[in-house]
Amino acid sequence: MTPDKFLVTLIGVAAIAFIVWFFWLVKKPGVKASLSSGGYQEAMVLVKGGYTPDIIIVEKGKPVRLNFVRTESASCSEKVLFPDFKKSIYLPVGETVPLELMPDKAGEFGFQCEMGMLRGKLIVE
Ligand SMILES: [Cu+2]
Repeated sequence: MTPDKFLVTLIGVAAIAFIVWFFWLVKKPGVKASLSSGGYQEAMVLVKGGYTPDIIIVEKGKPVRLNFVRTESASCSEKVLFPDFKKSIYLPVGETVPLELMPDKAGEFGFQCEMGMLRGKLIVE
């Protein structure tokens, strides 16, 4: 390999590495809740073998409403818990169940099914 070819290969590899870094690593994971007309930060969460999205980003100090929709009958996911907010709700199959909470401090707060097998995270910024 001549120095020229080596340089071209090196630039090619660097470009690929940059693209991978840019699109996969820099992109912030999670979904930002959107502000509804009622002043709530709202997000829809699909419950099926897990939570989709499993990372929800909200702003501190504005009420949050998460609308859970459970489309599976596995008993594992019939209840969702937010231990840090001392909240839990049952999720009947096929119904949209809102859970409201007030994020008054920044941080990362987990939510989970009753047994802790399904997990998600609420990030308060
Ligand atoms: Cu479970």
